[in-house]
Amino acid sequence: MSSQIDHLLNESRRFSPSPEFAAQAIGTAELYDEAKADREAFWARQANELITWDKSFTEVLDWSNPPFAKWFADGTLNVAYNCLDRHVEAGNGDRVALLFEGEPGDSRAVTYAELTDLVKRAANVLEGLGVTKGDRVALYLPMIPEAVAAMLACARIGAIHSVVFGGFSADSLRSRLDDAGAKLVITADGGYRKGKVSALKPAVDMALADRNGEGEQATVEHVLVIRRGENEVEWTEGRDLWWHEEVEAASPDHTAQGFEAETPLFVLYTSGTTGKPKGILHTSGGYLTQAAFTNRVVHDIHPETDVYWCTADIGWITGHSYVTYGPLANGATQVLYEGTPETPHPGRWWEIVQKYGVTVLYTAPTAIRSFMKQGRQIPQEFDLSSIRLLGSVGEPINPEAWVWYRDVIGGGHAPIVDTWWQTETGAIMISPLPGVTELTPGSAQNPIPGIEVSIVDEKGEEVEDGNGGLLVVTSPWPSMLRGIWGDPDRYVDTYWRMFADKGYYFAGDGARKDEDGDIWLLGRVDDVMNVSGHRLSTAEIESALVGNEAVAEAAVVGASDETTGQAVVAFVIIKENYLRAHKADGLAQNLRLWVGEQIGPIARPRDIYIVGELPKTRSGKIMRRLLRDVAEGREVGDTTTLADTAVMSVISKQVK
Ligand code: 7RM
Repeated sequence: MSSQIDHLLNESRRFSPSPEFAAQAIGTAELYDEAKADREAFWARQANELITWDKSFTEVLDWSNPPFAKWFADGTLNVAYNCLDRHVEAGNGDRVALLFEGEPGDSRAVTYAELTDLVKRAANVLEGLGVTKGDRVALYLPMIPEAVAAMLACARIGAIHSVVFGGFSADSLRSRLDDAGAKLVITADGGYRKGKVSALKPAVDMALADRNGEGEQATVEHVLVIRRGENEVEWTEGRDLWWHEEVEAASPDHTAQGFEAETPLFVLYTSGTTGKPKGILHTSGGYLTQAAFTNRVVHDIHPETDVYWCTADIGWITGHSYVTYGPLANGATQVLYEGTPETPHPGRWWEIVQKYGVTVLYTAPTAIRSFMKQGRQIPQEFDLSSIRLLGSVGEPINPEAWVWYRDVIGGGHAPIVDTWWQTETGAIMISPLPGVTELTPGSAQNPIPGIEVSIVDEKGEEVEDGNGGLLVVTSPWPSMLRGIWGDPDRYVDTYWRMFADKGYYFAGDGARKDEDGDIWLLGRVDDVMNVSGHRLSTAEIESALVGNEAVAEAAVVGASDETTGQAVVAFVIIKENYLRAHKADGLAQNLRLWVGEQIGPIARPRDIYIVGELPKTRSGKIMRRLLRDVAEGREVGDTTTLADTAVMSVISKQVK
C-alpha cells in the first residue's frame, strides 16, 4: 500500500495582509527566525513572558523518555491564577472577561474581578467537598459563565476536569465518568438550545443510577447543580447540591497554590476508531504557554481593544484552549454565546457581532457553509464592520467558503487564519500568522513558529513537494498530549508506533505541500479512497463539489466497487436559493460531470445522493464512517456521538 495521495486541485488566488493590519500585528516574521535558531530557547521565552510562574523553571524540555515529554518540569504555576488573579492584581479587574449572551436574549458582562471572585468561591466549595489535587471532576454543562468558572475552579486546586459535551447521552456520560473515575459532577438543570430548555440533570441521574444491578458503582460522590433553565429537577439528598447556594455560602478568599508544570490539567475524551473513547491528557505549564501564545499571535489578540469570539463549545478542545485558557491567560474580552446559530432567527450570530462589536471571530467551516447555504442577505442585514480578523478550525475550509467568509463576513479585507490542530496537539500547530503570511484560500499553510512538521511516506521519508502523504510532527511541542488516561500503551501505539524509529508523532491526517511550501490538509487517512489504484482524498473532491453554485455541503466516501476497487460516493446538500430558482432534475448527473471537469474523470463520483443533512459530531465534523455504511448498504454503525442522532435514518431513507 502506498501512502501517496494524488493531488488534483489547484488554487491560485493570494491575499496579502494590508499594511495597516501588518503594522499592528503581534506575530511578526522574526518569530520564525528566532524559533529556528533555538527552538527550546524560543519556547522558554514564551513561557517566561506569557505565564507568571510561582517558581521559575530551569529545564525547558525533558525528552529523555519519549514519547513521554516534560516541559518546564521544575517550574511551578497556578493556571487559574494566570487566567484571573494576576489580571486583577495588574489593575484590570474591571475589564470584562466574558460578554455572556444567553439564547433567550438575557445577557451579562462578567469582569475579571467578578470571575476571580466566583472561581475562588467555587474552589472553596470543591475543597469543602473533599476534592483535592489529582481528583477528576466531570463537567456536563451548557455554555454559561459558570462553565468557564467550573473549569478554572478545578485548575485552581489541581483537580483534573473532564468536560463532556452537553449533547451526549447518559450512556456516553457514564462511560466517561467510569473511565475517569470522577469524584464529582458539575452540571446544570438545563441550558437553552433551539428555543427551549434542554435538560441536563436527568442524564446525570441516569448515568449515575446503578444499571440493572450490574454492580459497578460509580465513583461520583456529589453532583453540583447550576441553576440556568428553571427546570424541575429530581434530587438525591446527600448527593446533590445547588451550586449557587454553595458558592454564596463559601468564603471569597482562596490563595492559589503553585503546582508543578506537569500537573494534569484536564482529560478530554475523543472517540477513537475502535469505539472506546480515549481520554486525552493535558498538563499545565506547556499547555498554557502554547494556548496563550497562539491566541496572541494567530488570533492577534490585543487585550485592551479586541472583542474576541470563539464560537466553540467548551466540550470541544477548541473551547478549552480558545475560550477558557488561551484568551483568559491573555486577559482578553470575549463573547460567550449559549445557544444555536439560528435561534430565534437565522441572523443571530451577526446580531451578536453587531451588538458587541466583535473584532476577531473564530469558528468552523461547517458553520460558514451553513450560512452560505442560507445566503449572504442574512449577514448583510447587520453591521459587521468591527470585524478585523477571522479564523477557521475543525475541517479543511474549501476555497469557495474561504472567499465567501472573507467577502461577506470580513468585509472583503479581514485576513483568515485557517488553523490546523487536534485535541491531541492541545493548541494550534499549522496556521498563517495574519500580519505576515500571504494567504492562500483552502490551505493552513505553515507550521507556526516553534513547531516542526513534515509530510512523509509510510517509511517516514519526506515526500516531494506537490505530493500527498502523511502529516507528522517531528519534534515535541509544549501543548502536546501527555498520554491517554489510564492507557499508556494505547498512547504509544496510536500516535508513535507508526514512525517509532524516527520519533515522529503521526496525526492521522493526509496532507500535501505545494510548490510554495504551503500545506494542504487532505482529510483523515482512514477516509482516503482508492479508486483504480489512485488514492483520492475526501477534501479535494468535497471542495470541488461545493465549488459548484448549486452545492452547499458535500461529503464523499469510498464504497467497494467490483471494477475499481473502491468508487467515490457523494452526499450533497443543495443551496436553498438554488432550489428556489432551479429544478433539481438532472442535478446529480451534472455534478458528476462537474467534478470530472474540475479535477479529472478518476474523481467523478459513481453515485451522488442529494440529502437534506449530513451526519456530524457536535463539533461539526462529518462522520464519514456512517455514510460509508449507507453507501455499502450495511446497517448503520454506532451513532452516539452524532449531534443529531436522527439524521442517519433520514439519510438512509433518502438514499433508498
Ligand atoms: C481543533 C480540532 C482534529 C482533526 C484533525 C483534522 C481536522 C482540524 C483543521 C482540520 C483541516 C483544519 N480538534 N482539522 N482543523 N482539517 N484543516 N484547519 O478540530 O480533535 O476535534 O479534530 O480535525 O482532521 O486531525 S479535533
